Amino acid sequence: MTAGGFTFETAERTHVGRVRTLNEDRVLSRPVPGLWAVADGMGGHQAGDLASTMLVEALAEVNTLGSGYAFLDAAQESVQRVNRTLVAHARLSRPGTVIGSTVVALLAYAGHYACLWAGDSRAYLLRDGRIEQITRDHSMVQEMIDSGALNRADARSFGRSNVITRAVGVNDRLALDVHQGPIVAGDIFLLCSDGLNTMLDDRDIHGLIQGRSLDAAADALLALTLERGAKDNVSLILIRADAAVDDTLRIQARGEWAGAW
Ligand SMILES: [Mn+2]
Repeated sequence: MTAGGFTFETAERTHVGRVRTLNEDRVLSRPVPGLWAVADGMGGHQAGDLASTMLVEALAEVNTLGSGYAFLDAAQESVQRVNRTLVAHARLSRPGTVIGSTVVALLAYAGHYACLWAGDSRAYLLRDGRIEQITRDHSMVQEMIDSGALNRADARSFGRSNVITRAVGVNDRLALDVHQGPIVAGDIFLLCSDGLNTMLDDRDIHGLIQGRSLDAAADALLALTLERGAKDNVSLILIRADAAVDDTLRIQARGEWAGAW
């Protein structure tokens, strides 16, 4: 599947985990047009998976519309639409009702990627033998780290590690963060819900992906998360960008995502 000189191989897994009885996570994988997403729903009872399901269904309809800007715009607008629907729904429900979801989505177009997110679902990029988290959690823990109230080493054992400060469906105004950059052949992206990264640290993740096929890496990530107790639902998508054999459509990466669009 060619898109801007790259083909994308994908492996995804989603699992209820060892403790929960319902999987409220949803994954979406669309190598064409180049859009992948993980959504981690909340709300309990029967509503927990409503928001995450709505998000992946909305993002399943998004198309490139012939430009990177339009693609990113369309993805953001579809998430905003779900936000408005959920907020309106909550207003008609019992006070205090929250039907929300995190979202992390990766878009690839013309040799560039854009990652958009709200909440604590994450994206990582493995490049040149290193792993980098390219999202920044919207969580109480991250805010405390940013303000200097908590150091990174203590953060993993901090009690309220699951309190998020942003999600789809919670407020009228939803700010989506975006990170973007050029794609390099061999890049591996990982999208995951917090059920994965609370059980595995960056070193674990890097070690399990390196030197394995995507499918074997996905199995290994899920297996170790389950082995460590998987207290939450676990979802992951691995996406590897390979240089297309037919390179005639290749657009050279030139600086920022916007530049090539
Ligand atoms: Mn979760």
